Amino acid sequence: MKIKKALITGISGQDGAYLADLLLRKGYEVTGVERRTASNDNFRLKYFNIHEKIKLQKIDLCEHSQVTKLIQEENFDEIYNLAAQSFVGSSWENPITTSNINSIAVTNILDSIHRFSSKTKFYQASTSEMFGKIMEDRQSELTPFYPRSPYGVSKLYSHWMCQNYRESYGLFCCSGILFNHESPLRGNEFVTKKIVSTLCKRRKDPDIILKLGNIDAKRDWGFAGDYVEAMYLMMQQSDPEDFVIGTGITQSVRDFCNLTLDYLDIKYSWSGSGLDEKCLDANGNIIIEIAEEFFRPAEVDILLANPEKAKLKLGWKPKTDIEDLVSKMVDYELSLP
Ligand code: NAP
Ligand code: F7E
Repeated sequence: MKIKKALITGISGQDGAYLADLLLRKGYEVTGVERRTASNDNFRLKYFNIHEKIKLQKIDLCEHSQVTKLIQEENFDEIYNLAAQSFVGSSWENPITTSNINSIAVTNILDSIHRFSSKTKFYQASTSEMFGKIMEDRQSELTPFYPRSPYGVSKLYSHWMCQNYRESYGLFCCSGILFNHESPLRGNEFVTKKIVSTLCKRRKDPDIILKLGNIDAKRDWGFAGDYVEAMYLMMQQSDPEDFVIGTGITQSVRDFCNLTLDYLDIKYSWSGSGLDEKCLDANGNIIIEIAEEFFRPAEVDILLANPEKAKLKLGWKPKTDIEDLVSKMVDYELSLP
């Protein structure tokens, strides 16, 4: 049987590592795109011990000619576009960088597939951030979009480009509208990782205080390992379609803190409100306090997935609940030297 060739952009990121591991286990030949100024040493690929099994290509996805050359030469069966400036908070400070990689680079890939490799299937990493100021209580593929950050806007552009290339040229382009998904390999700037790593460090140094922004924000959090399976399934369909992927349960940032504290067996109580709210330990020492610097210019207050279509058409549902997710993240953090 012919070995399938997949390209993963953003190979050094959280999802890049989980997806590469999955595709290798399924017998794919995996090529990964990393940028020339790659910011990590591929520690996530090393976590799975797959760094030597992947062909790494250093190219600039914002340079059309470089993207075209790779796609024309390699004729991939599947391209998973995961590269992005993915931190919502940074997107207000870096709107141009964010747009270049999250929007223009996607057009470079789509245009190259259209011109030189029209049989290649394409997956775009769309996001629940496109729903932003929500128009329906549970967000499905039919819910209207209302992004609230340069990140959300940049991703909505690519989401529509993907649909446009599908409709204009009949290409196999699908978007996974993924809700927040986390793992031990999550970037340090994201709130779940920040909560887990800071509270784990506090076990050794009780002077450490966890400073957070809007702890009333609610997210539908799942596990990255489950979500890359959904990406793979979308690409195995006979027709390209977009799918919402989430758990169907929403929790606040405060809830996530409580779950982490419970798992670490730390006794705590909350007091005060607004910027004065604090979480205290049994001796009255501050564990968590609110810091204005972590609030965003515009917030997405609540997200909640309706993943019915994925369940029906892909046979996909999450295997990991939030308690399991917290335990995976905490256990990993505590295992670090
Ligand atoms: P991540 O850990 O932040 O990984 C992002 C990847 O993109 C990294 O490999 C990063 O490379 C690369 N990248 C960033 N800027 C780049 C640039 N200018 N040129 C080339 N590569 C660049 O993100 P993730 O959590 O794995 O998410 C994967 C994708 O899914 C992203 O597109 C994200 O927007 C989207 N998404 C994520 C979630 C989620 O909850 N995780 C939900 C919905 C959608 P470096 O290592 O060099 O920085
Ligand atoms: O924030 C609040 C913050 O940065 C979650 C990305 O993967 O998922 C992710 O985007 C919530 C927000 O993720 C802090 O205001 C409070 O309401 O972990 P986050 P995100 O913005 O939801 C979507 C689906 C993606 O597509 C993105 O790529 O937590 N929050 N205090 C805080 N957030 C951070 N980061 N740090 C805080 O101190």
